[in-house]
Amino acid sequence: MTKFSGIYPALITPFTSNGKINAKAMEQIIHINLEKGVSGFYVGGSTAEAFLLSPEERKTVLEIAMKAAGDKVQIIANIGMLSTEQGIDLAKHADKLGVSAISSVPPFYYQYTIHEYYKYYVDISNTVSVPMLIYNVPAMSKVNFSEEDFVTFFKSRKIIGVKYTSYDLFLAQKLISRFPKKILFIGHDEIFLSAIAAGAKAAIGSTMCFMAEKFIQIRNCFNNHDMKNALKIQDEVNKIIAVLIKIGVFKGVKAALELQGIPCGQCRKPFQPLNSQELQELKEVLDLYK
Ligand code: MN9
Repeated sequence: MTKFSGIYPALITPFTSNGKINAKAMEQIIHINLEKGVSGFYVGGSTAEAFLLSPEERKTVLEIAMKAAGDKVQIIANIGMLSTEQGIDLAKHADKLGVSAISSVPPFYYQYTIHEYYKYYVDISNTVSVPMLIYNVPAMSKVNFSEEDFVTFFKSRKIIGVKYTSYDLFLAQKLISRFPKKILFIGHDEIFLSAIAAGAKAAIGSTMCFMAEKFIQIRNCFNNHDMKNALKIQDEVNKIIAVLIKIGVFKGVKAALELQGIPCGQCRKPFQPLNSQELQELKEVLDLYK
């Protein structure tokens, strides 16, 4: 089975000034991160404004990423949609392109039974050759999976793990311990060190788009039993993330990349641009913890 470990930036979708996908900027972000030594990319997730893109645009974004890095590192495609049929369409497209895995947020808005969620994942994964991840993001999807729900999901051989974007480290550690063959990607960058201490081997995160090197350093310090420096770097990262959460994470990640010279444009409406005070606060914290 494909092994996954290390750092996987969740890519943003850069837009041109007229709101179209900026392929060149996306390639730049990918190349910079390849040089930093990331293990792969998570494409078309929340960070990519997936639910503000058309299905065609989601396919385009994945095609750009596959062309730029598909033969070098692992690409995980989020194919989450509101219905099974639409999910299958994106999943088949991703499979054809040769991604390493697909992932899906649980279908949201309507509430389903655990059996319906299970069938959603199994029906989609049965149409593709690649493995699938559950995308657990209760703060956004409003779907809160329990340990027993994961027992149900993990019965499927095709479901190889979870992108775990929750602050509940107790459940994370229980899942890692109970399912040693499944993989937990920690999806909250601000608890990266705590999660690797709990046994997580891989991480997917939006802030890894512009500071992947810091997470690589934290992991290296941790592996070398240098907890003092691991914690110091995580603390610096968290000072930055605290500002991002205050001003809006995705807008903030785009602005941080702009400051590194990559034109990313604005997030799509109804998101509103950062104001000058928010931008200033971001600049200051980034300068402080360069
Ligand atoms: O992909 C991201 N999750 C969401 C992972 O945005 C839902 C995280 O990287 C967060 O943006 C980050 C800030 O809370 O940890």
